Amino acid sequence: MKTMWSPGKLWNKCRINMAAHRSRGAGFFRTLLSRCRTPGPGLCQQQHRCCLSSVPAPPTPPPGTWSHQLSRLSHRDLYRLSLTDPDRFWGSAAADRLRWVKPFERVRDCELSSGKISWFLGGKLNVSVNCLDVHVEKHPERVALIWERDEPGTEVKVTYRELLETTCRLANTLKSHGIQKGDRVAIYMPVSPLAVAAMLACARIGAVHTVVFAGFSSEALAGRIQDAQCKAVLTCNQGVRGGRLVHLKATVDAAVKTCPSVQHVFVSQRTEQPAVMGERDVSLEEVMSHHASVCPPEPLDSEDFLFLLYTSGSTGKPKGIVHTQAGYLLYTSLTHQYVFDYRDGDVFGCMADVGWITGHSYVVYGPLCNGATTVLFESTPVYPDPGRYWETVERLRITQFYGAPTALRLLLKYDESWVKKYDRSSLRTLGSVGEPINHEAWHWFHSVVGDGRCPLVDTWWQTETGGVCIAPRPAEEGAPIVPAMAMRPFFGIQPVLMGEEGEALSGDSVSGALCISQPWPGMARSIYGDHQRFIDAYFKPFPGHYFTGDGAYRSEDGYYQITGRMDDVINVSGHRLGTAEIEDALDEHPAVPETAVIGIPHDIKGEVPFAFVVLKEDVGDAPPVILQQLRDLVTTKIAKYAVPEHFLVVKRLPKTRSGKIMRRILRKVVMETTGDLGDVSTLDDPSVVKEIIEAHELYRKEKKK
Ligand code: 7RM
Repeated sequence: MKTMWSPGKLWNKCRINMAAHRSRGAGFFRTLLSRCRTPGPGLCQQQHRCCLSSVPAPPTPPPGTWSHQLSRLSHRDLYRLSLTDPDRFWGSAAADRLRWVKPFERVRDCELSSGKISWFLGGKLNVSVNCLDVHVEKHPERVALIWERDEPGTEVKVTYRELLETTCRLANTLKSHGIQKGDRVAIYMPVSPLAVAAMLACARIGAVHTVVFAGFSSEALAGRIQDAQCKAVLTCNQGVRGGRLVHLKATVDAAVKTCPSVQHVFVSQRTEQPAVMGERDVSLEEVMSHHASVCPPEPLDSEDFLFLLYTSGSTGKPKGIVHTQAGYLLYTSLTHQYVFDYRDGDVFGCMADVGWITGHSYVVYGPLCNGATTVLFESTPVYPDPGRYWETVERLRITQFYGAPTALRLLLKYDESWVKKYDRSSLRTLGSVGEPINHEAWHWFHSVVGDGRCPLVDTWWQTETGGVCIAPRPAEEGAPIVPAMAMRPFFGIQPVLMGEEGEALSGDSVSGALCISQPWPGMARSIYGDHQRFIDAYFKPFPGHYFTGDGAYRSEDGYYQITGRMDDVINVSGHRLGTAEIEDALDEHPAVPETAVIGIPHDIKGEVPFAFVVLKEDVGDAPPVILQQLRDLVTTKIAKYAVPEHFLVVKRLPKTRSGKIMRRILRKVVMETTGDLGDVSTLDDPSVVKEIIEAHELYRKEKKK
C-alpha cells in the first residue's frame, strides 16, 4: 500500500487527497477489521440483550502464556492472586506481554515508607519496540493512529509501519542534534501523529519526554523546561482548535528566552503560515526527510525514566511526576485491555489531549502496546456543532469512547437529536475520567449516547498512578455497574480508607482518606529533582501507604466512590490545578499584598476558582482595572482555564493565630453555610468573618443585577 502519511507532507494534505485517502483508508480498514476478527458469539459484560450483536469474543490466548494460565481464573481469583502473590501475577504478565531485550531477574523491590519503588529489576527493553516493531512484524498495514483533525471529515490514518518509520526518522533527527539517552525533551504540540512520534522517538533513544499541554502559557512552559533542564523543544508553527489558530511557536519563542538549556527548537508546519525561524530553530519536516527511517532501539533498564509529566500539587510549583519504562507500559496495556474490554480490531477513542496523563496512557502507550487503532482527537466537543463527538463515532466506527464529565455536562444541555442523528452502533464501552461524574451526566451518557446497551465505566486514577486504579471493570461476567461509582480496584490495587487519626477504617459504609497500601507497577517513581518532596507528599501522611490526596466512601457493598480532593487542588474542566499556583500568580501584582483562592462548584466545569483579593490602601488604579490585570496575569503565568471566575475584594483574610489562611471559612462564606463554621478556635480575629460575609452579600447582589 502506498504511504498515506510521510514526513514530507505530515500536516497539510489538500482536501482532494484527503478524500482519496479516506475512501481507500476506509475500505482498507474494513478489510483489516474483518481479517482480525475471530468469529463467535459475544455478550457485553452486562449481558444486555442488545449486545448480542456481532461482537467477537476475545481470542483464546496461546498455551503457555500468562494470559492462557490466568484466563482460566475468574476475575475474583485473579484479583486475589494479584494481591497475595504479586510476584507471580506481575512477573508472568510482564514476561508474556512485553518484549524484553534482557529478561528481568526480580519482579519488584519496593518499600513504600521510604518511597523506593522498583519493578522488573535487571530487565532491559525498549518501549517503542513494544508499541511499534512488534506490531509491524505481524501486521504492518494495520492502522495505528486515526488523526481526527480539527476540520471534520479530514481524518488521516497512519499505519504501524508508517508510524515506526516516522518515529525512527525523528529519533535519528534528535540523535544527530546531540540528544542522548537521559536527556530531557519538551513536546509542546497539539494532538497529532507527530506528537505521538515525538514521544516514541524519545522512547526509542532513551531520551525523557515531557509533554506540556499546548494550552499552557509561555511562562508555564518555561517553568517546566527549566525544571527539567530540557535540551530541545518540539513544537508546531500554529495549532488549530475549534477553528481557531493557536500561536504555538510564538509561545515557545517567548518561553525559551529564559531557558538556556534549550539548544534546539524543532518546528513542524501544521498550517500554511510560515513560522519565523531563529538561530536555535530547525524545520522538523525538512530535517527529518534527510534521516533514515530505521533507527536501532536503545536497550533501556526497566527503571530508566520514560517521561516526566508536570502536575499541580498543593504548593505553587507543579511537580514533575516521573514514570519509568516497563512497569508503566505493562500497567497501561493491562488496564487498557481489561477496563475497556479492548479487543483486536477495535477503534479506541480516548478524547484526551496528549498533554495530560490520560493522553499518555490511553491515547498513546496503552493502546499502542496492545496493537490497537487509537484515535487522536484534535478538536473540541462543540466544533463545528455539538454533534461532533457522535459524528466522529459514526465516521470512524469507534468502539470505545472515553471522555471527561465536563464535556458531557456541556453536551447534555443541547437537544438529544445532536446525538441521535448519528449511528453509534459501533460503540461497545463508554468511559469517564478526570473528575467525579454526576448522576445526570452518567445517565445521559449511558442512555442517550449508549442507548443503554454499553457498559459505562467511571475510571478513577491520577497522573501519579500511571493508569486506572479503580473502575467497574473488570468484574465477574454480568456484574451490574452502579451509576457514577468507580467501584472496584484493578488487579494489584489495594485501597484503604484512613480515618482522622491515621487509622485504617475497617468495614463498609465508611468515608476516609483514600490510600493504596501495596505498590503496583504503574505508580510514579519520583518527583523530578526532588525525591524528598515525593516522599513527603505521598508517603508521609500515612506511613507505609500511598496517599492519593482524594477522599472516598466505601459503600455497604464494598464499592468505592470518590468524594473529591482533600487538599488545595481543584479540578477545572477535568484539569488539575493548585489553588496555590493561582495565588502565586495573583500575588505578583504590586497592588495585591494577599490573596486566597478556593474552588467552588460549577455546573459544567465541575469546579472554578474563586479569588479573594486584598488590595493595598492607596492603589493608583480603580479596582476593576486591577482585577483585569489580575486576569491577564493568570493567563500569562499559567493558562486561560486557570483564571478565577470570581474575584471578591476584601479588607482582610481569615487567619489562624499562626498566620495560616483558613480557606475552609471562605468556602463556607461562598457556599452560604456560615451557620456552621466548624472549629474556629484557632481563628485570630472572628470579626473578619462578618466582614467577608457582608462583602460577599454585596457581590452577589451586584452579580444578580
Ligand atoms: C486521570 C486524571 C487526578 C485527580 C484525582 C481526582 C480526580 C480523576 C476521577 C476523579 C472522581 C474519577 N489524572 N479524578 N478521575 N475524581 N472520579 N473517576 O485525571 O492527575 O489529572 O487528576 O482527578 O481528584 O486525584 S490527574
